[in-house]
Amino acid sequence: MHAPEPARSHAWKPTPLAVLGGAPAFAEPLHVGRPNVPDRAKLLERVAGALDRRWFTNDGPLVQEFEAALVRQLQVKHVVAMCNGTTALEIAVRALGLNGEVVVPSFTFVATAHALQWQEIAPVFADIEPATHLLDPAQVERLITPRTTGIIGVHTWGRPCDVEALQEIADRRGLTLLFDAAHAMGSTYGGAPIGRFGAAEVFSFHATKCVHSFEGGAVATNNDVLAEKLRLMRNFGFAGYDRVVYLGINGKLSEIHAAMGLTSLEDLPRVAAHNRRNLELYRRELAGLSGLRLLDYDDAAGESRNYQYVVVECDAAASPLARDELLAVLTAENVRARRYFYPGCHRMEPYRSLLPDASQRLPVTEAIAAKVLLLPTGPTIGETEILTICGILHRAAAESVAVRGALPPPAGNEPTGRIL
Ligand code: T4K
Repeated sequence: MHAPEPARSHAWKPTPLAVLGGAPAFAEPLHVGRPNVPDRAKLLERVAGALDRRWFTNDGPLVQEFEAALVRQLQVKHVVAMCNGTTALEIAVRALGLNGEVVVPSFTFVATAHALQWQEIAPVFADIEPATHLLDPAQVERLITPRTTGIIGVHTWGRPCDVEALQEIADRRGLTLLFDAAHAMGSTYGGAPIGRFGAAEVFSFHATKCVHSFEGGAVATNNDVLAEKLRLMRNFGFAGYDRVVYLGINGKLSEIHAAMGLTSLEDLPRVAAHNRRNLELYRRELAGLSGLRLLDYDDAAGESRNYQYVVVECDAAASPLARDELLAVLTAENVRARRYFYPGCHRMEPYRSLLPDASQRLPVTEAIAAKVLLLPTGPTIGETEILTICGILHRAAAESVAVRGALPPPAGNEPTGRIL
């Protein structure tokens, strides 16, 4: 016999949980990163314009228009669009002259670390603050050595880092401060758009981001000299026909990508408002589930957020089911919740082999990586889906003994990998 339905509005699944033999709640997978589709007619009109012009890449008019729109959005002097966020990070790191060691959080998408290691710069992993999941300035300070040239702060989940504290450390220790703002389009710090802080800030417009250009990225900066260098570097170092003045690479964004970027940027207010409603609904429906905490967005009056991620922490001591058991329950229902950024960069290759002891100085990263679960949101997710997802979580908690009995014993969580 099942436990009685709790007095909430979430939908109590009519059939047994899928892990207990019922049909999945959703016929199609529900993803955390389902791409947003902005105004289709506007997008196609822009694409048609590019086809008519026969100008497809190499700093075309749509790329320039996208960059100008981003300059207005971010209230920054320069935005240099690139083919993806990782290339934008790599070019920014190079243009800023970083070398030796750079302090970064381990709790981030692996691209942040790879952008350094790819250029033979050692990422030095610093721990995060437990309440915010953001780089802890005190830990950064402890890891600075004579080889350190910079700090990369990551505005994880679109919440701003402690910009002031990091800038103060960078200034005092003579370091360059760069921000990975891949999650932070539409977010503010002290009421000002993220994009103008540090020496530069790097955005991602990957398809799964709230503003996207299928693939894409950008570097934003107020520094004229840096902006010029970034433009040269993304175009092989060409300063005119047959004239190369720099070591460069191909980091250009194409016109069709810019068409999507522009159209998607225009859609940001709608997407952020939808995400915010979803978050509030999750907050209401998850209330009372023991051991689950929904991360807040630190969005006091005057601050904006894009609310792109619904981040839940599952406290193993207080929740009837562990994080990975909840993940298995949701996956069986076709809800593709994600464990971003498990297990932390320091446990991924090549860092795992290069820094075998790193986990000892990253206790908060380890604890948070073991707790976090991201739930689907975005414009393709609405009230029906959220009530069903929350209903599944409530029901799994109520039937936790049966659920645990039905799941295979937890596999070793130690990820494996080797350097190729
Ligand atoms: N810094 C940070 C802090 C970042 O988070 C990222 C990227 C970067 C730097 C680097 O920026 P980029 O070089 O990517 O521009 C995803 C994204 O691929 C990645 O861009 C993002 N962060 C990261 C947080 O999430 P995956 O590998 O977990 O997810 P992916 O791409 O498989 O997509 C997630 C789900 O979304 C899929 O399982 C299915 C669905 N999906 C995905 C795509 C691409 C769709 O339904 N349609 C699609 O077209 O990394």
